[in-house]
This record gives sequence, structure tokens and C-alpha cells, in this order.
Amino acid sequence: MERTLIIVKPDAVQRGLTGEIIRRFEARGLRIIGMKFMLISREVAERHYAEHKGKGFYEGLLNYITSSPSVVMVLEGPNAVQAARTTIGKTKPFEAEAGSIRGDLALETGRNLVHGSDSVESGEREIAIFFKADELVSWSRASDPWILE
Ligand code: DAT
Ligand code: MG
Repeated sequence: MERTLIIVKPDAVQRGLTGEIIRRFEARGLRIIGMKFMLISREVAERHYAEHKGKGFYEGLLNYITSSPSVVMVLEGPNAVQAARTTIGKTKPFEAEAGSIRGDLALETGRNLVHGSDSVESGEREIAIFFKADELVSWSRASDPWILE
């Protein structure tokens, strides 16, 4: 089982796409084990996006992610990191496959609706930024035997 950190970003929340985006992950079979609605602070955003510090888009990225509330969640499942990234689509929405969240619902890189961890290690690091251990719920879903072999 892997875990991945997902952020339904401010543009998605403002556009009323929160439910649509969560629906796609749920329908895929990923299990929600943590979720919160929050205004991401500058400090948290800097920690989350530390790898991009110094890049041309960094300031704009921080302004965007802190501009309005987000929904942050942890999803669990086999190959959850890659599965979620595929459901999200490529970073630049104009390159993202139709059928993906970005490919169906977004146009510009700076308004690409969703974040998903890019590796298991990144996921662990990012989850620790947003969630305390006791905010993640271990539970079994009635549908699990029909989704997981
Ligand atoms: P992803 O969000 O697909 O993991 P990333 O980690 O490379 O992409 O970058 C984080 C975010 O930064 C991305 O969602 C949008 C923004 N970004 C990345 N590359 C960019 C670029 N070349 N121009 C503008 N914004 C960019
Ligand atoms: Mg990334």
C-alpha cells in the first residue's frame, strides 16, 4: 500500500470542482484516509514547494496556493502515487491527456487544479507537513474486496 498527498488547489475550490475532483479519485478506488479544508499559510507552502525555490515560477506558485482555501487529503492504495498522478494528468494542462483532471478541466500550468505527490518519499514528506499521525484514519471499506485483489 502506498500513500499520496493530494491538494485540491484554490482554483478548483473557487470553481466548485472540489466534488468532481474527489469523485474521480474515489471512483478510481483510492481510499481517503485524511482530509482537511484549509487556507495554506505561506510557511507551509514554502515547505511543501521547497524543491522549486529559486525557480522563475516560485513566487507566483506560492501566491496562488496561499490565495484562497484548498482541500488537502491523503489517499491510500496500491501504487497510489502513480495512479493519482495519472488521474491528475501532466503538469501543463494543455499537454494533459483527455480523461485526466487537468486534461478535462484546466488550461494553464499556473491554474492546474490539483497537486499529487511525485514519489512515495515525497508523499511521506508532504503528508507530514499537513497531517499529524492521529489525523489519518486506518479503516477498511466495504468495497475493498471488489477493488483490491
Ligand atoms: P506537478 O504539480 O505536476 O507535480 P511540479 O512539481 O513540477 O509539477 O511543479 C509544481 C507546480 O509548479 C505545478 O503544478 C505548477 C507550477 N509549475 C511547474 N512548472 C512550471 C512552469 N514551467 N511554469 C509555471 N508554473 C510551473
Ligand atoms: Mg510536483
